[in-house]
Amino acid sequence: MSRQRRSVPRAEGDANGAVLAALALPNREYDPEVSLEELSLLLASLDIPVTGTAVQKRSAPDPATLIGSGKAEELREFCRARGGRYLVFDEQLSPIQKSNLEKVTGVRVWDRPFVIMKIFEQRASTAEAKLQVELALMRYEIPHLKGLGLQMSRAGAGIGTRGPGETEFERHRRKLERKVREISKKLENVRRQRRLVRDRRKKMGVSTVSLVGYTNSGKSTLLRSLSGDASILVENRLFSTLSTSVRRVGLPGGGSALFSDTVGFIRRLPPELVAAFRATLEEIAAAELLLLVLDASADDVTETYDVIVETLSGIDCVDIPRVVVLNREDLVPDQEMTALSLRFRAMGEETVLLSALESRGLDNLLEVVERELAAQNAWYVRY
Ligand SMILES: Nc1nc2c(ncn2[C@@H]2O[C@H](COP(=O)(O)OP(=O)(O)OP(=O)(O)O)[C@@H](O)[C@H]2O)c(=O)[nH]1
Ligand SMILES: [Mg+2]
Repeated sequence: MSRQRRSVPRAEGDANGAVLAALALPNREYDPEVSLEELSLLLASLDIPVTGTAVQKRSAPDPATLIGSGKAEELREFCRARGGRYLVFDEQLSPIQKSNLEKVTGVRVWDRPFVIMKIFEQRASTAEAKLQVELALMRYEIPHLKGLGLQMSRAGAGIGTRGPGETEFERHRRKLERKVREISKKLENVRRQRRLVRDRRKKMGVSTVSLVGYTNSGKSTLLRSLSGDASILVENRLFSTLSTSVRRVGLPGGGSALFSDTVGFIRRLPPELVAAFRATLEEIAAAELLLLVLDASADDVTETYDVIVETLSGIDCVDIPRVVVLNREDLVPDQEMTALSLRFRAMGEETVLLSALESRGLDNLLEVVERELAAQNAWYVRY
């Protein structure tokens, strides 16, 4: 994330707005304030302004309401005072917590994974990305329906509650499960085809270099500058790229490699999305080299690096050789860039400093890529 994060607009009283809520728990490995700022940005990209923010200190989450029933009532008043349609938790809510919170507060309750999935839904433009998002949303929804069904049968099959009875939930759930199976099958075909293409590339001795990194760090800009292809989508918003695009790029020694740009990462990427985007993420796993693109102008650059490495471990890609690319050199004083580079080198990373936007430092990057590929005895095609 860039420093722009600090300038998220607040819109108190907006009827379409959202109140954000988070828990401050002991021993959390992330800063709730930073995470909340990021959630504001995520909502801003859904055109939902934030009308207020509440952070609740607790020693542990409450199983029924996450924040405790007294606090939930306070939140209801807070939502009323600030206005807005949604109460968005920077947490993952269980189905019961979500439904209890909706009952107490009287507004729609979302959680962080749902917000991220909504953005993916809005951005998905290819048939494959659409299927992947649909699958993720259904996988997310099913346990919520199960939770609701269970709760309603306990409450006496819907007595005293609004909405459909258990059987209707059951029917809907079964329909979703059937759809999940259908889409999974289609995506399985996509995976198989991708595998064939990769095998063919391997046989032809073509190396693949995969660009990975936090969303909005400049991956697509880098691929655009490296390949000179202006049709690659670049935008200053989160999750512009949801599908992989591949371009052949010449290397200084006369050879070339395929560079692939793909979906970006974020803190606590919902597991449903990781599972649904398997076909896309497998492209990363097949690469000979990863370029881990970081926004060097962000104030949380080491934290985003940790998020990427953690996500890479989750998809078994942490052992692929990699180069840390410190991007947006144009926005950072030289001394700071050097200090940052030294910090990553001390952690055992190879680093390259560049500006993807201004096409600065690309020759050096390509030299490093060539050296890394040669060091692994990888083949790359000569013209
Ligand atoms: N100043 C500056 N801006 C950059 C640089 N590289 C990228 N940007 C800007 O950063 C924004 C995001 O760039 P993208 O290339 O779309 O980022 P991405 O990593 O592909 O993002 P997602 O596809 O959303 O994951 C755009 O507004 C770019 O113009 C750079 O080197 N310097
Ligand atoms: Mg992109």
